[in-house]
Amino acid sequence: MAYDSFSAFLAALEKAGELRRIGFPVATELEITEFADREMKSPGGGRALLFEKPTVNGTVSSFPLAINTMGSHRRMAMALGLGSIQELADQMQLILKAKPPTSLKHAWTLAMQGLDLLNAKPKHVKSGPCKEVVRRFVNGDQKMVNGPQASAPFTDHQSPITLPTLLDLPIQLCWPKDGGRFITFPCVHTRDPDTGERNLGMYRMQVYDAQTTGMHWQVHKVGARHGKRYYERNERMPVAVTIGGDPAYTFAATAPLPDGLDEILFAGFIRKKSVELVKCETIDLEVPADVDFVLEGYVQPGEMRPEGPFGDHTGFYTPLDDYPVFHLTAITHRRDAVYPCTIVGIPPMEDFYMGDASVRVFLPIFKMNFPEIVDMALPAEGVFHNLVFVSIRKQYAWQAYKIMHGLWGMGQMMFSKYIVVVDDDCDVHNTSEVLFRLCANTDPQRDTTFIKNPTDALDHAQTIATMGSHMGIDATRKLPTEGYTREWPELLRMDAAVTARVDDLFRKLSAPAPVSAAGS
Ligand SMILES: Cc1cc2nc3c(=O)[nH]c(=O)nc-3n(C[C@H](O)[C@H](O)[C@H](O)COP(=O)(O)O)c2cc1C
Ligand SMILES: [Mn+2]
Repeated sequence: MAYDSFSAFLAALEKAGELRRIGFPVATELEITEFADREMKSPGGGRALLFEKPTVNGTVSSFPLAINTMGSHRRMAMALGLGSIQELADQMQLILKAKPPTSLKHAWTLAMQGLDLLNAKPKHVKSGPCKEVVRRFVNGDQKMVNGPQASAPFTDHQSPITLPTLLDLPIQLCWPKDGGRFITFPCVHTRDPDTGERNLGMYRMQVYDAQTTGMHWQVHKVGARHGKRYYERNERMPVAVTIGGDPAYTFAATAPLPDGLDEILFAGFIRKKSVELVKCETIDLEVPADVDFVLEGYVQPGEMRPEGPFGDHTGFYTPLDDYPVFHLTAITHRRDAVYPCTIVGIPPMEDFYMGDASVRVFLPIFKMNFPEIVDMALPAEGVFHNLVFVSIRKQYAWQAYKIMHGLWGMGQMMFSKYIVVVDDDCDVHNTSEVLFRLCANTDPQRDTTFIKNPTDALDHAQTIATMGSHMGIDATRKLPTEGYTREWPELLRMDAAVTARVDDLFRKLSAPAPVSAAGS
């Protein structure tokens, strides 16, 4: 089911008892973080929060702010119009099963064709709600590299209401030592200047002034690759940033799709309705017509500016680093726009549920390539890239190593710092169970491997940023063919009949039975 606006999603959350409205003024400077952090760390991810009167420097903003809207398994599924994320994974599986792929590339090609079949192709429309209020900045075209960024008066508009600059949006100052305010849910639309291929990625944006922000696409990301081509051609790069609209866009922007797979198509597939695209006012790009805000602008080749510090999803402040600069040429928005955002920090946070959904949706694709994979989890403590648990149906010697190397070669899985492989009877979503297997089943020297690979740009542990070692741990039971000639011991399990009988007896006590460990 598609939402025709972000507000429609909020209404669905409210109806489901998943939204809490906060009617009094709360500061976008730190206070919203403190509210949201408590909510995100409460059992199951708490509720979504709608701040009706967020304040910016003491003044109530014209726009309400929503946070933690995807911060639980249930809300993440609701964001994609689903009862559970598994429904989407099953659809992926169906597409792939129709014609089993022979390679990873083939799998994605088939998935793409499947998406096409499901009418996921975008439509082009003349206008839409995101154009209800339009503000162009006259000096947008004159502003070149490193120029002063004075806010210019508006040239035209379609509405009598006050026309905003970035300073009017309720953009948060997230953590005490952040370098400024950051847009935390920006969907960044770019195009490959050579092929015309679209990309949608989420890269945070630090607000420098009313018309200028940072553009934090890390070196491994598709936005950065597009940028590099514009720099090489010495052409100004058009960039459109959307905020809000159907939450499927926000999810698609974060999903680790392979380079070349169109996130707009993917969003259309998720919402089972074509995305309606509308042309921007000041740049040659298209954006979904139903979003809440569109920030139109450009990145100038070669222009870099220190970005950060930022309280990051690693749980640490990312220090200052040079990143490209985004210059605003127009803001358009819905009249009733809501500003969606998140915070990142010490896990668990909202982004854990987004990452978890990605893993579930793409698991069928991993399995197509590695049929022995049973399940996979990225526990919250590993903040996506630091820790991967994968269970396999092991058939032959050193199969665990094949899986590790396979994953290290797949897209953003290349960042995985530790990969732990366990047998198929271990629940990878139960960290305690995985640690038990890891401790019990490994000989540290025999069962580990170290490799060199690119690392996440945010990882502060490496001596040199963006490259480092990665460790694989084989916590599966060892085979005679792997040199383990003693008999591997048997795991304790209760008889199923006894478990059932004790369940019955508990019912007689009319007390809830503690869950049995047997037969998991
Ligand atoms: C809340 C949130 C914030 C993110 N911020 C950034 C960021 O600032 N820079 C970045 O490169 N990736 C960031 N990411 C991760 C990217 O969105 C993710 O890697 C995405 O798949 C990139 O898309 P791409 O492959 O099309 O470049 C963020 C993810 C989330 C969930
Ligand atoms: Mn992409």
